[in-house]
Amino acid sequence: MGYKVVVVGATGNVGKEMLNILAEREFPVDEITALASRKSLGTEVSFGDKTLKTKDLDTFDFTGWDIALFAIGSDATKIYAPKAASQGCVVIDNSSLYRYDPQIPLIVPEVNADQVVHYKNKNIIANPNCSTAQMVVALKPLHDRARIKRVVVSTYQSVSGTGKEAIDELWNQTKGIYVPGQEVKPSVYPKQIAFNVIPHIDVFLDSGDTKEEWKMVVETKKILDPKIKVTATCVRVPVFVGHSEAINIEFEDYLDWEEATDILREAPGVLVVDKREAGGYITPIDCVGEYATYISRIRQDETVENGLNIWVVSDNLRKGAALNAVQIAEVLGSRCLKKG
Ligand code: 11C
Repeated sequence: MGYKVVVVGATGNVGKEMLNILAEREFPVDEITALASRKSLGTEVSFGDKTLKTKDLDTFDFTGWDIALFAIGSDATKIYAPKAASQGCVVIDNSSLYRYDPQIPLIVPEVNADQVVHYKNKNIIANPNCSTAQMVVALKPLHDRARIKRVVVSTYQSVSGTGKEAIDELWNQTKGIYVPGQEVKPSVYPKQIAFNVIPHIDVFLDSGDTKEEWKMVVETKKILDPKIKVTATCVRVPVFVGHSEAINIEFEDYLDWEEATDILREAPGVLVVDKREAGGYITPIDCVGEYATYISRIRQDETVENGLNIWVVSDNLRKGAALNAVQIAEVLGSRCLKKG
């Protein structure tokens, strides 16, 4: 006995990972269907050792289906998520469309799983931005112990956060640099991404922040604590998968780095790799395909009264997107829905 599950956007990077993770974690599935836009119709995708042929999102009737994991852009989500929700299927949405709606819970299960019950408001649950998800997993246990006042975060975000075309752009640009006449001009990104870093993710806002930076502020407040002040600088780096973050935290109470390390070692979803020697820390390549949020470089910041620095790395397609969505489905299933 399990659930009838739909994956919407099943041919994209995140949709494929959703199917992989549902299978890997043996989510109780009675029936599963993979939906895609008309242009990808009939494309085959894997679900464990099965192959699913994608069906047409546009004509799909969600009636009788329990959970839909959405991994499509906000414009299409605006059309299809309300349709699924009104047909009685609970939507877990990876786009940013519903995240800031006070009626819709924004969930990272290690942090605020208890909020899942509010799915009932609109039959929709929002999944956060990838850079927020891994940060709040790291911050939550420290906040519980010493109350965080302020966070200064700088991100080093991989191109898979942008999508398939960006992965191709990094690959082709990198190759093109060595082959005369095959140079690849920037098209997905405004500047060359190969052998470069770009301090610009998502659109610019009037404040001068980018929307990615704004998301980290607003989502952290909604998921963890509205009192925490956050300032972010988000940077794209020539890495295929895995987002990294250098996080400076100022607490109300003193927190010694050794105690912080012990707390993080016990925290759900976290793995500490922190040997304070060459190679004794995590890098994005080490975290690809993994579930954990990895933490290294835990150390005191002596320039403020109660300061700590940490380095946080995670697979942005997994904890930052597909894994978190499946974990939400697990909480929803175990706490709220009846099995079919
Ligand atoms: C990136 N964080 O790395 C973005 C991707 O709001 O879900 C995810 C955007 C979002 O480009």
